[in-house]
Amino acid sequence: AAGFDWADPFLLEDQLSTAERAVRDHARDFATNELLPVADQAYLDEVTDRDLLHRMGQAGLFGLSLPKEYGGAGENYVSYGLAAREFERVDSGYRTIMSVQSSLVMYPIHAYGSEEQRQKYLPKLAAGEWMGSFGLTEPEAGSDPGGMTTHAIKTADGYRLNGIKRWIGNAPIADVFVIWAKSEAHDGKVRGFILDRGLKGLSTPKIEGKLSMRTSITGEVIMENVEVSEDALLPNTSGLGGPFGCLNRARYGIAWGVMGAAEDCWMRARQYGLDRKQFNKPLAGTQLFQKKLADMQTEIALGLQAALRVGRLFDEDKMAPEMLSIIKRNNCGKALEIARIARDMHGGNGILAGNHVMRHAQNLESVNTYEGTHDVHALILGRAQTGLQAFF
Ligand code: TGC
Ligand code: FAD
Repeated sequence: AAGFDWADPFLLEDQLSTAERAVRDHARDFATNELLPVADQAYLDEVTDRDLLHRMGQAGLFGLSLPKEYGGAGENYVSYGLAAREFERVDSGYRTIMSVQSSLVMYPIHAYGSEEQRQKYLPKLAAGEWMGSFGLTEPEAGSDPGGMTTHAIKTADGYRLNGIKRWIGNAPIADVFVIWAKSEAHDGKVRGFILDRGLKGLSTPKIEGKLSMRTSITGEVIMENVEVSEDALLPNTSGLGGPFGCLNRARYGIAWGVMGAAEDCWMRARQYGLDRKQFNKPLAGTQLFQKKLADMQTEIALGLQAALRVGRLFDEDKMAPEMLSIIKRNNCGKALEIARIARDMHGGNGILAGNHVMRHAQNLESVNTYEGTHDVHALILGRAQTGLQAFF
């Protein structure tokens, strides 16, 4: 029989191509050299370093799965997932920044934009020269984005937008905003608009007081009679399917990402248990400690296999959104539980920034909520198997 690799129980490594491993190694190098040394302090100080985001772009880590002609890397979805895992191994906030830029801003401009919009925005977004934001959620419309009130009215040469988007990643520092609004000129259907910073009536205050996701700035996008020309409209999408197409990509990346955070917690808890002695023996030599490690190993191995399977289906164009609900929901829920338990296994030391586990746990509270809460994804799956919708 082959030997057992406790850290890679199902030999995930063997299931990756050379090219996929190369992307993963590149993302891991960047995460280890550029993100890990600054993550704790950035979290404590609640700082999103614009220069660091520029370096992410320079390193080719934005738009990994978009074509090279627009500045993307032309890699497959498995590679994108592997990179998300490496970023989130350090901090969920850094993965969020990558998800927003790649899946929520570059993807819709590529998938739904005109050739002019692609040329204008994608190379600069890929290079990290410009940062983007995705505005779907509103103060009164979170799980139910169809309840949005932001709207666009036709003017002589374009549109006038009014409304407030809330909980918007990157908003206070972003240059470009993909905003979803009900357009009167299109029968009240949800349409996408690209707004540039500097437009009159556009402001982006920071949301203060977050106890989670502190390396990734979050804000509002307030639009008061913001006037844009016709070429701000994304021409090739209409209805909620547009923003959901973006969410599909981000939810997929999250399913990989959170496994990275969970792996970091698992590795740290294991090492702590080997190093720390109580009652004259290492904590890792106790039954309760080992049971917790076994649970972590099991859930992470299963979660990674599921993410890889869905990634392969994505790359074969066989992905169905409900698959993403399974892996986004399960992997987030399990990662959050693992991080909380790893915090406990570190005892008092678990609350210190330098031990990382509590920062992961705090971050994963957000990840379990955004991109469809744990319960909302249960309702999507319940609807898929009963034909009965239970949202309202
Ligand atoms: P429903 O009637 O189910 O669908 C409305 C239209 O949308 C289409 N659709 C999808 N298309 C593609 N992919 C999907 N996953 C889709 N889900 C739905 C659907 O076919 C329909 O199209 P059409 O042409 O028939 O009109 O919509 P509903 O209003 O009943 O919504 C139900 C629900 C709960 C499933 C949905 O609203 C939902 O998923 N809510 C969660 C909201 C959410 O995820 N927000 C995320 C905001 S962005 C964010 O959090 C970024 S965090 C940063 C980071 O990612 O790191
Ligand atoms: P609500 O929808 O009010 O839900 C509150 C609770 O009620 C949850 O437990 C939920 O599961 C439950 N619930 C809701 N509906 C039902 C139901 N029908 N049945 C049973 N239970 C229900 N949005 C963006 O557009 N762009 C971004 O970049 C972005 N970034 C974010 C970053 C962070 C750090 C956070 C925290 C959020 C971000 N969001 C973003 C918003 C995020 O997508 C929403 O917070 C999320 O969709 C949930 O909406 P809500 O907060 O309004 O909660």
